[in-house]
Amino acid sequence: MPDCIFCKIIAGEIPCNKVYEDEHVVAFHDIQPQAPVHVLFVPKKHMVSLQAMEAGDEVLLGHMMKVVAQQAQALGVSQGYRLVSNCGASAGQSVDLLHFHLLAGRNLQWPPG
Ligand code: DGP
Repeated sequence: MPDCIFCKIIAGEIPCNKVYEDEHVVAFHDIQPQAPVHVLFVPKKHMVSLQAMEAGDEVLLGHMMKVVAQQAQALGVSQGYRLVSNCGASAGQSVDLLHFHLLAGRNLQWPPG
């Protein structure tokens, strides 16, 4: 297993401001928030990005999308948010464990940088 900061968060070795956890996914506030609400959704199964999905992972990813929608409601931002997964270094991925950014709480520009 590579030296993965999110694996350490999942293992409880590094603290985080957690908003949700179940047996498949954990969600916590980003340490460098880019919006008033910036929460990361991370699968407990280690996969580098969407490009590393294997047969059967559709169930996990579908579950994660359901959790995102539920947490958007719980966080009070269900009326407007952006969900982003940076896939690869050129897209801005800096942590090599698949994760989705939920961004909300301000007007978000399009296209992103
Ligand atoms: P990305 O650049 O798409 O791979 O997103 C990685 C995000 O992870 C970035 O927005 C900053 C966040 N991050 C990095 N290290 C930590 C950490 O130790 N704790 C928390 N909560 N977030 C972190």
